[in-house]
Amino acid sequence: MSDSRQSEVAVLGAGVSGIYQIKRLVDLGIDAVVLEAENDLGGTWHRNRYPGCRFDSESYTYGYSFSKELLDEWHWKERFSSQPENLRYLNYVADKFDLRRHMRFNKRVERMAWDESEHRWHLSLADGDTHTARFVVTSLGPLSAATLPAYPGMDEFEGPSFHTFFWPNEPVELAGKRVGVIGTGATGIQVIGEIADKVSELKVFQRRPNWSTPLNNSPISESEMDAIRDRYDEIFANCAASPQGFEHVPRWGFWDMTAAERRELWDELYTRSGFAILAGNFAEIFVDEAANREMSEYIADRIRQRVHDPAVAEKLIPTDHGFGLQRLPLETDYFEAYNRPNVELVDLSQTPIERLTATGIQTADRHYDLDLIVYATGFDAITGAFDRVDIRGVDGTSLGEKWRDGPSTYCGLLSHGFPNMAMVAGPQSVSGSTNFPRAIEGGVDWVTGLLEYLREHGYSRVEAQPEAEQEWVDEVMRFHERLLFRRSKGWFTGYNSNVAGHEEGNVRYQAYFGGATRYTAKVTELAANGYPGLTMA
Ligand code: NA7
Repeated sequence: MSDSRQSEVAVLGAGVSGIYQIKRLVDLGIDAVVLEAENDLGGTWHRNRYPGCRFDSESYTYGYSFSKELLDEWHWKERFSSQPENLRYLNYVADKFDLRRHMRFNKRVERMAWDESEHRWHLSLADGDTHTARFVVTSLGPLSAATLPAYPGMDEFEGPSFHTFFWPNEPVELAGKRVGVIGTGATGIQVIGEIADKVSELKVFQRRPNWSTPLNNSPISESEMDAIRDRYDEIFANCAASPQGFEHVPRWGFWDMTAAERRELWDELYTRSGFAILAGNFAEIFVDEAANREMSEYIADRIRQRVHDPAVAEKLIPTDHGFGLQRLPLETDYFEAYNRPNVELVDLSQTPIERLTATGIQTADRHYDLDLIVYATGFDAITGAFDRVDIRGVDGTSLGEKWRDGPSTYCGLLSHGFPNMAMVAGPQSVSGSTNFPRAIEGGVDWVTGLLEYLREHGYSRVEAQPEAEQEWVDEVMRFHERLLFRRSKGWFTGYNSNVAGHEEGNVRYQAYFGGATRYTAKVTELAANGYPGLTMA
């Protein structure tokens, strides 16, 4: 029996953003429900259960900042906390604030249609249920649409094979197994570092290497955690003042130092933890080719020092993009894995995969016998989750059609033609390109503020004006074009060889690279000025 419900607000997704969004709405007494496609909450941290999955953000900068009580209670056990602990944290938050009762699981929204006469969205769910809501807040996650390659024979392989996003809940036996990992992005690099010493053979199928630097994880003791708690105000203030939402602060002045002085700084940053070497580095490396080249050479030397076989080391050094110009994976024992006798790097740029077989992978030069295949092949990032819902706005216009060549939004928060649909972590916001929770707390607060404003003024409809939206798209393009990023092939800039329209050469302005500080100032000002660029009725 299908059922039909309604609420003032429907929040799509019970991940990091959806959990905080429902908390804000419930606190305001707004009738709201979260519809979650999965069978439980947690989003990214519910799904990604692969070995090695953990934060690249310092744990204490990743947690929610909204509740002092929560900050006082929670003890992060590691500087970069692992997936099981992160999922425990999100469950703890949901239970502490009694949010679960506002969430409905196994509720995948397949279609959303705007009803102009009622000023409401009608949602159709995969299980046949329907839901009607005045407002929809999407908190779908920037990396929730996993993508597989399309090699012939993929369904012929007789052993287990899965995308990292769908790593099974039940334990996967790795001991004694011959494992193939396809993909060397942030995920592949985490998996490979973690399992290299646990499997009998590991074949890494690499199409393009990525730059990667040490995570430098460590436990957090009780006394360290006490010191962190004392510093929380300062920590969140530091994150708010940094363009990428971390405590690391970028600097200018690359050319004011000698090459030796720069190396000394990089030696120090390389041993620090997390994104220090990226977000605490010279800003010139993102805009100045000569600066970027020198930095890339420094990291290349580090790889050469760590990988014993010089030929393998060279294969692990990117030559098609500079350091920091794609999402930087952070690693633990990744390069050392290639010094192990049971690990082999298969260079797909030389010997591409031809097909999968019942027993393994056939490349251009040989067959690799495997027991298990892991696809660490990434996501249809940022817009992919939207494309998977048939969203129909004013006059039945399709959002997928509107965004076919790339998204177009008002500050990543609304899109013209789709009234009453607010996006948290939407395309062209900063949530894809910064420390995620820092960005989405701001996004949720902004959306909540808008809903309050509408309620106070008795409005039942809000829509972005096309001119205001175009202004934002122009701003997004301006920052995109300024950065060396623009030439790299990575998910930040919408590249994915497995998704039509996202292949190399299709530039999609998916994320705002003007920095979180500039972004926050801009959207805060809009709210303070009564939301210019939005039409309310
Ligand atoms: P990424 O960073 O998009 O990496 C995907 C990897 O998979 C990358 O090395 C790709 O090589 C490789 N890939 C993709 N398709 C193929 C095919 N068909 N054949 C061989 N190799 C392929 O995704 P991740 O999951 O690692 O990281 C996503 C984010 O999750 C990460 O940034 C964190 O924020 C969390 P390519 O470079 O395209 O040649």
